[in-house]
Amino acid sequence: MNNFDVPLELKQSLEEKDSFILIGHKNPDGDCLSSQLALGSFLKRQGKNVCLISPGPFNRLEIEHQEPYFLSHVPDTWKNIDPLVVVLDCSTIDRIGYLADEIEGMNVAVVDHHDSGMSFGDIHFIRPHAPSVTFLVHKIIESFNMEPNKEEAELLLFGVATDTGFFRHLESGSGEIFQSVAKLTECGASPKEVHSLMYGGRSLKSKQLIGKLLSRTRSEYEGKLILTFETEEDLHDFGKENRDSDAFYQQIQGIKGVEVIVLVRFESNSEISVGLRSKYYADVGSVAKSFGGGGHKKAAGFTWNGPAEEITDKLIKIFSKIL
Ligand SMILES: [Mn+2]
Repeated sequence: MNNFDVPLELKQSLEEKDSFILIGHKNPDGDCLSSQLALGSFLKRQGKNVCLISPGPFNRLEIEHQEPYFLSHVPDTWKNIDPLVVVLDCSTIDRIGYLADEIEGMNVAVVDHHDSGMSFGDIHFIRPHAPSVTFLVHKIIESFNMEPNKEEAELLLFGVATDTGFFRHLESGSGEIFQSVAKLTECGASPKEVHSLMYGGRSLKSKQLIGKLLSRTRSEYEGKLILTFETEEDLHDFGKENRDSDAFYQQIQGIKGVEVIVLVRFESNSEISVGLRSKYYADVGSVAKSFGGGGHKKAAGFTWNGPAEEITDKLIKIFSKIL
């Protein structure tokens, strides 16, 4: 659905309820946390009580500064006041982990832009064509005939910039998104500051790790598929904090003819993570889904409990049919 109007049922609940629990997904990103923070700030301005909860962990460098604003559990005092739970940036209930049990029996609204085909909760504002959930939160604020304040505008711009790779994943016909962005800059958000929040502050080690990944790349199907891997030794030498997947994918996406990128990583003796990116036509989201993972058509991932070589071989075979 390309209609970004806020459903009446959601608008009414936001107006009528006094208390809101805002929840995002596990391993949160900039869009998830910024949606929660911006919607929370807006609701507080309307005189509402707001509780922000994230299951964490806060692994990504660009969102580290947001961690202090979040609780990890629903406080007992919130369980008997009939709050509306708003779950943001989550396609399936398992993405909120243990919090699913803690909100059982509560009234739940879902605001999301994933296309999982499955929905949970009582009220839905799910738009797979939205570039980010922050874009939908901007629509919610505007449905009250209000505009975001400076802080909210900064958060909303950060979310849409994060999920679009600073707008480079957007295609033609994205006018409404740029109109939203234009308004956010008028409300005080700075693209320059958001860019440096997203891409600045990296370590030399993070670039050296990318060098390792680049040196190991393997090319299949005339360069349409590029694969690489991170070893146990890399994890030991560089740590997760020096991973910078987005910068790595950007490097590979600049290679002529590439369509799909596969990044296989050692996480522990029993777990391998697999990141998938595509450029134009390959649906890596459905490939990830077939292995129990998730994501979008052009960016997805899953975890694998087996040897790295095994999953690499499987993926090469699968992509022979797609590429
Ligand atoms: Mn998102």
